[in-house]
This record gives sequence, C-alpha cells and structure tokens, in this order.
Amino acid sequence: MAKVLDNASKLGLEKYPRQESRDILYGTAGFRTRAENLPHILYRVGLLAVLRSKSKRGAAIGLMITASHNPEPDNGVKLIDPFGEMLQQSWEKFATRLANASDTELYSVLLAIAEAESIDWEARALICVGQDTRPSSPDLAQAAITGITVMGGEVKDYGVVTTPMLHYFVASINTDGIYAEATEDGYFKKMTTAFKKLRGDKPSNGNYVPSILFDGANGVGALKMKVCLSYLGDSLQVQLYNDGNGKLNHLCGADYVKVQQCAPHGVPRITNARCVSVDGDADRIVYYYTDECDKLHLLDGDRIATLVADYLMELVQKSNLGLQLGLVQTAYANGSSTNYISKTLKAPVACVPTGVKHLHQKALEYDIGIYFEANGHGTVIFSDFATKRICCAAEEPSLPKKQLCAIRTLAAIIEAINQTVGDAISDLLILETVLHARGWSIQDWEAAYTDLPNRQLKVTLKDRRVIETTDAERKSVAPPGLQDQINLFVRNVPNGRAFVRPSGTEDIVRVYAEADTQANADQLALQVASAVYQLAGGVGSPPALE
Ligand code: G16
Repeated sequence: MAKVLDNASKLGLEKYPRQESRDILYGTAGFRTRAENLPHILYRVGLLAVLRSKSKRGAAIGLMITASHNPEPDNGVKLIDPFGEMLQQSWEKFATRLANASDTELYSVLLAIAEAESIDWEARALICVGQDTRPSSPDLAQAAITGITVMGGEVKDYGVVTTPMLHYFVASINTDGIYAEATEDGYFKKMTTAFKKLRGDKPSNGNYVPSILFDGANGVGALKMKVCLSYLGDSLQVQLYNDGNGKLNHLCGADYVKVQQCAPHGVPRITNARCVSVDGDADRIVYYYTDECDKLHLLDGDRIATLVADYLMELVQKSNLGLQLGLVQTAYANGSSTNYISKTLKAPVACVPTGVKHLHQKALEYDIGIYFEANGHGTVIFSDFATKRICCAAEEPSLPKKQLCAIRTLAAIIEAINQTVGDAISDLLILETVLHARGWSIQDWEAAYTDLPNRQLKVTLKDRRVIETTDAERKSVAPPGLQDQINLFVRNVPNGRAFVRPSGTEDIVRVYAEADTQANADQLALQVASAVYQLAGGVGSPPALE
C-alpha cells in the first residue's frame, strides 16, 4: 500500500505538479475552472476515484471530464457513484483536500483518506472514464487515466459520451435489472424501444406533430442525437442544428436560451415550430418556440416538471396502485410553477439548494419523484417499491383494461427514462411521449399557466465565497445588510422575489429576480446585483442589463 501511494505522489510531482496557487472547491458539479489549470487536478481525481472504487468493494465509479454549460476554454471533472448518482457528499471534502494539497503533502493526504475509509487494498477498482468534445478533454483524460493506473485501478475508457450516458453505464455495470447493457447500443436500444412502444403506430395525434428542431450547443449532445436518430426511425423527425461546427455553448444551447431568454443562433426561425436546446454535455434540455412577432416563448425545467407531473399523476390515479408522487424544485423555480403544482395539481413540492445532487436526494423520498431545475436539468425517479409494484401489476392480464393500460404505460416510462441524472435525450423522448399522448402542440403545453417575468444577472466579486445563504439559498446571511436591502427592493414590486447565491460552477455570483412585469423584474435584478457589487466587493464594471 505504502509503495502504491508513494509512487502515486512521486509521479504526480514529476508529471502533474500543482499549477494553481488558488484553492479550488469540489462545487455544484465537481471541479470546474480554466482547462489549463486542471491537469494536476485530473491526475489527483484519478487517484481518488481508485480509492472510492475500493471503498465500495470494487464497484465501478465514473469519472466524467466536462464543464457542461461553461464556455469552451473551461473544463472540469466529476465523479459518479455506483448507482449512477453524484459523488457522496462526505467524499467531496476528500476531493477538495486532495486537489488543494501541495505536491509534498500528496502522499499524506492519500494515506489519511485511505485510513479514514479503512480502504481494503486487496479490493479491485474499476473506473469508467468519459469526456465531452472540448479540445482540452483528451489531455485531461490522459492525466486522469495516469492517476488511475498508477494506483492499480482498471480503466474502462468510453471516449466521447454525454454526461448522462456515463452515469447510466456506471449504474448498469453495478446493478441488475432496469438498466440495459453498459454500451451506447444498449442505452439507445432500450430507451428508443420503450419510446416507440409508448408512441404506438401513429406518430401524429391531434395538434401534435412528430417533428422538432434540435439545437445541439455544438457539443456531444448533437453527436449522440445523430446516433439516436438511427434508432428512432420514422417515430420522430429531428432537424439537427449547432451540430459541432461552431464554438461550444457560444450563443446557443440550453443555458444561453434560458439565461439570455433569446432563441439560439444557428437555428432557423420557423414561426411556432417546436424547438429544443440542450447544453454542452447534454444533461439539460429546454423547449422554445418563436411566435409571429418573433417573440421567444421558453418552456424551461419548471414547465417540463409540471407537464410530466400532470401526466404521471393521471396514470398513477388510473393505475390504482396507491403510489405517492412529489416534485422537487430550487429557488430558481418560477413562482407561477410552484403555485400551479400546489394549487392546481395539488402535489407535494419541496425546495432544495441548487445542484441535482440535492434534488435527486430529496426526490428519493417519494414513490415517484420528479425533479427539475428551472435550467432544464432533471429526471423522474421511481423507488424500488414503485418499480416492483408497477412491473408486477403490468403482468396481470385480469386487471380492467384502462387500469392495465395505465400500468403498462408507467412500466414503459421506467424503461425510457434515465433515472440516474438529468438526461437531455431521454427527457426529450419522455416529453415527446407526453405531448403525443395529450395531442398537444407546444402552445397547448404553454397554456397551463403564465410565468412571472424574471431576470438572471451575474456579478463578479473578488471572492464569491463572501456570499453565504440559508433557507435553500433563498436568503443571504452574509455579507451583513445584504438581505435587508433585498427585502427593501422586493417590497416595492408587486409579486417581487429575489435572491443571490455564489455559483458552484463559475467564478461569479448569480442574481435572480421575478416580478409582475418584465420591467419590474429587470429593475429588481439590477438593484440586487448593484447591492451585491457594492457590499460584497464587486470587480470589473458595475452590473448592467445585457
Ligand atoms: C450544474 C449542476 C446543476 C446546476 C448548474 C449551475 O449543471 O449539475 O445542478 O444547476 O451546474 O450551477 P451553479 O449555479 O452553481 O453554477 P451543468 O449542466 O453545468 O452540469
């Protein structure tokens, strides 16, 4: 053991010396920063992944190299736990410690982690490695693989994959049952077969037309959607745009459309056509259309959650299986969506801090948990209890026809959804299923409720950690006086709500505001952003509406 750790720290020193003096945190979705600062981090995460796998008695662990929605020069890495979930939070601390250790401390930090977790050195270690399409990803993958190998871990290199595909493969290797073979073919075959079953032999229905425009953010989502098309056959027509020739996430993709509230560049404006945008690693999806006046209508993660919840609640009721369904949102959820869930759908809804790791955890409390962040990141999870009940009942031909049909639809949804994490491609198939079943156009979908106008702004600070929050990030507790100012601004605006929180993926602070009108939401966001800039040490130009 001592020899392995010694080798690992020596090689790290020679080949991947620590480059950055600033400390880095394992944040909302792992480590993210400029790619040139990452080689030593990737090497060290490779070492840690081996310890994690050994601590789980050799279960496969995922190591995904991506910075998802961030600009192309950034990159990042996150670890995936055995059931395809995000790394256990107690290990995030180990990751941060290891990443920030000086070169000379590396050996002792590795040893301390191994001791704290009583690592069994005889256990094998299998690490599944995946990467997105960023130019920096191959070298970073090599750094991680070196780290894994030097610690005696086995590598399964999946090459370029979407983040949710890697989550799926890890879960599939470690579990028997609902997941398909851990290959691209297994993944697409399983979910598209279920999709086609759900769709039946009539691709059109009422106002629903089986055709969409797809903005791939010039990332891996476009590449993999191309592959998916060959499995979909005639069941869905998908026109691909931003399919890899332009700059990743630049003026396109789910984050751009959601935050800027603009249609992406590179996709033709076809009035009222149903369009989707995914992000750089295809774990988020938003829908949109542009109307006759060229105005953008955005159907974001909140709309996705409410559409899916409404449909699943009807199926659950018809199934008569007595299953409990609940939703999970974050502070970014539009106030109208939360009202619609509690007053119209009458479903339980919880609010947790940003980050799918928090939403996923909370959603596990329900038989059927639906979680989506407003940015389009989310999925549906069925508890073991719900899965067993649904799958057993689906084999009961003596049940009344309507009940059996609802149960079999739920069973097919279990097959089509990637329950490990938000997955733009799997979510798309579920959403197209619901719209098809309802016979709805995107405009019919939008009619459920009216969003409160809202605005998001970014503020750059000397150190974003001076902002501290509580109450699922809805209130700030530091710096002193900031929340009092926010309260004051909010009081002056009908239906006003605003909050501020440090990003866990970018070196910025995010401000969110909503109000009765767009002008009021813009003004509120600007007032809050200016207060943050003044009270918390803003750098660069003062905040402005973009
Ligand atoms: C990641 C997380 C999401 C989070 C987003 C933004 O998304 O997985 O849960 O909402 O970052 O986080 P923050 O506001 O802390 O920067 P992605 O798609 O970039 O992996």
